[in-house]
Amino acid sequence: ATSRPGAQGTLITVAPTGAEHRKEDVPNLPVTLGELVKTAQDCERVGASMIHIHIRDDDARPTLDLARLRETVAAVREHTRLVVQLSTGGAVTDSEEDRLAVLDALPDSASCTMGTVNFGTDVFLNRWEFIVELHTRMQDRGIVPEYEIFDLGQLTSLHRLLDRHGPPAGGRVHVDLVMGVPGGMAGDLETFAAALRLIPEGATFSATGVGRASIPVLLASLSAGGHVRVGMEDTTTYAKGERVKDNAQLVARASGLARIAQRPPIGPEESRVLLGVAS
Ligand code: KMH
Ligand code: ZN
Repeated sequence: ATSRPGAQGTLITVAPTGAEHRKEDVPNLPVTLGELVKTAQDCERVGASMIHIHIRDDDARPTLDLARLRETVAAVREHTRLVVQLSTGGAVTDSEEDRLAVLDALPDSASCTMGTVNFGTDVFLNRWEFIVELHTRMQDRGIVPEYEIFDLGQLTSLHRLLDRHGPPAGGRVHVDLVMGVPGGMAGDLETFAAALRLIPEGATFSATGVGRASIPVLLASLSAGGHVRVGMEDTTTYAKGERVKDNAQLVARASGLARIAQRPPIGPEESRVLLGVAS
């Protein structure tokens, strides 16, 4: 797996907010545009090169408001060089129509989840026709997808998608394994190894472990030549009994581990080349 393209350095993605945590429960979660931009700058400084964005409304609730998304893309571009990735996953309650409209904000990259999965007590619905629509709209608009994989069968679906509907915009295939979601694949080494075997030939991949799977998955991905995603979307606990201070703390730790693994963080320009995002 270390011979995969881009395996020399590590692309660190930060997912700072997500749609699940409530501001009341996690007061240091970045939810305003100002907080998000500051987070993006802090995380870029310590080694992140891509940001996976979910936004919130004035009451800190998840929203897919298009004007706000456009404003967010512009602000993060103005203040950082990070690759800007918008979530089309949104919250489990978002409509397909609103999730597709996210692409109208024209980010560099957008997530594309490869199947339906139980999500705690909710269902994260991703019908086949919806996935195809996301993929083809991204092809048309030159937006580079990151294929989000919550369970092993979703990798089989990715092969099917690429066979039937052709390569993504940019010509590179980049996958993110999201491991340890209650209802999805486990965040352990056996499952990680099984996922590795199913990733399309020549694709790059990152991985993120949710909650307590965070560190094992991070180390596994660094060892396997993969990239990593960290952030408060996926974990709000830094260590047993210790809350995350801020997203930069998680990125800094990932950078340190990447250096120890002799795979230091790569910058945004190198990440653009790796992902096939236009400069
Ligand atoms: N919030 C989850 C339901 C994505 O960003 O594309 C879905 C999610 C995946 O976070
Ligand atoms: Zn997300």
